[in-house]
Amino acid sequence: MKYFEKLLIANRGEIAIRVMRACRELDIETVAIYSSVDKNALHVKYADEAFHVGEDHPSKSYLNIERIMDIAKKSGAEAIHPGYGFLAENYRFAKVCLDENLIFVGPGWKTIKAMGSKVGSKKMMKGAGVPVLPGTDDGIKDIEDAKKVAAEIGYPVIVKASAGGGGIGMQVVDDEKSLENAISASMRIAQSAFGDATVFIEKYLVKPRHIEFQVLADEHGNSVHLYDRECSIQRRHQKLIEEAPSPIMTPELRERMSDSALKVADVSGYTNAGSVEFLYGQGNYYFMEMNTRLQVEHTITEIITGIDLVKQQIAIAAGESLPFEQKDLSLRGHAIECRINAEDPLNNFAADPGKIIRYRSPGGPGIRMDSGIHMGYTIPPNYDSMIAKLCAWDSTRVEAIKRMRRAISEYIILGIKTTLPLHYAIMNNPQFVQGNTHTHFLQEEHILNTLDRYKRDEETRMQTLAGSFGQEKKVAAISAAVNMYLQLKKD
Ligand code: MV4
Repeated sequence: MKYFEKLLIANRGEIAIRVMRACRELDIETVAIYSSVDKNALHVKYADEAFHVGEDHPSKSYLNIERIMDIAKKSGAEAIHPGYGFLAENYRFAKVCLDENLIFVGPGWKTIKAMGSKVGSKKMMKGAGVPVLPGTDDGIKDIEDAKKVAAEIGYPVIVKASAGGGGIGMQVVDDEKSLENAISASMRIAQSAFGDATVFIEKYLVKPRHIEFQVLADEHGNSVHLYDRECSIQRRHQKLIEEAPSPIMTPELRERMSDSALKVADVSGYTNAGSVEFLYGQGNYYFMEMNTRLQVEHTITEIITGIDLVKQQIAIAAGESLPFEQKDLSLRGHAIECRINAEDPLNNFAADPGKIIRYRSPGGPGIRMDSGIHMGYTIPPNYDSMIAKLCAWDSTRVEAIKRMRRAISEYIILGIKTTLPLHYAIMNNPQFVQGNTHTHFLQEEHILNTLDRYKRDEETRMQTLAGSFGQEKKVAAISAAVNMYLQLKKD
């Protein structure tokens, strides 16, 4: 069964390759696009055909709708997969595809647009009986009204931009006298970042967990969820580690949350793959937003469910019915993803692009690697710093953590600094091992101080590491530490 003859991937890096891998298995020819600096990138080599899309700046290349449509037509592609980031949640792009008779692999443009409004989607979900945090039902129109709502729900409250995401324009407010300034600051930031000054207020949850559900919906009214992921370990709203399932999930909570997730998909007329984000705190969960794309961390859901989400996306986009029902799905074991970024965790996560002079990727049982890099490759400074996703699976969470430590100890990247040592430290953090994660984990666990100690005093560092393994594993721990030390140094 061939869904399409040819598909264009409007993206770069590991996700472009991920989509092409599905296409190759489905006998679909692939069309890559590339900016000038990406001429020799792996996604270009992997594709059956590749076209220069424009200069390096995203607005000239991976965001250049007009050029991408030209290439799609010239190449004879029937469908476009947007990956994540870039044009993935741009409803105008999805609409242009529809207007030009190209199939956009994702939900309908109206759904993308509706979910782009936090105020609108929250209101829709509240109306459908999905739990949401108490707050203003619409954008704030006058300060007296805002004060009244804030007093009713009680401080602290949080001011958020309706068009926002990634924490932009978000402000926590502890008392009424700070409210007015916070609202005007938030409106200003929202206006300049999104061209939409709409902001709203809701009750602030202290140190919540971030739990999301993967859903798939076809164009014939069938929908399923593919369990949950926890994405609480993040820095400045960039996720660092995700795991599936959430360490705190119980059958009862999963029943309730997945019902809500499917209700979100249902009332929004959702089709294709998406994820429904919730905040969780003190036993309660609240709908936050829906991501209308394939996410970076879709990999760990694939690992625990055995479902290839990209193949399902393509089949759904071709008009197929889902080949399974909820009762056919089950969850097996535990998966963890570490995002490897070309950043220096010991220098405020400054980007560290450049040439990879030594590279050895981990492997063996239960390891999955998705990357767009290789030995000798020069990471350009122009795009996102995520260069690889390292996933470990095992039958229990603790075993998956041990497997991830083992994989990190095998992983050698020289020439650039990466977040690998940070991941190693987190995998050895007792709170993490116990599943005690929340959105303020990095600050609170002083992970970076642990790393700093590694750097300052090699002796102490090795002993710390060896200690966390127990004496008998000392040799392995020291070799892991040496690898980490090398990764922290530029040759
Ligand atoms: C919150 C919150 C606490 N209470 N909303 C951050 C990004 C944006 N999508 C929503 N975010 C938050 N909203 C209420 N009412 C805490 C956060 C938050 C957060 C959420 C998910 C993952 C990481 C986070 C880190 C800091 C704050």
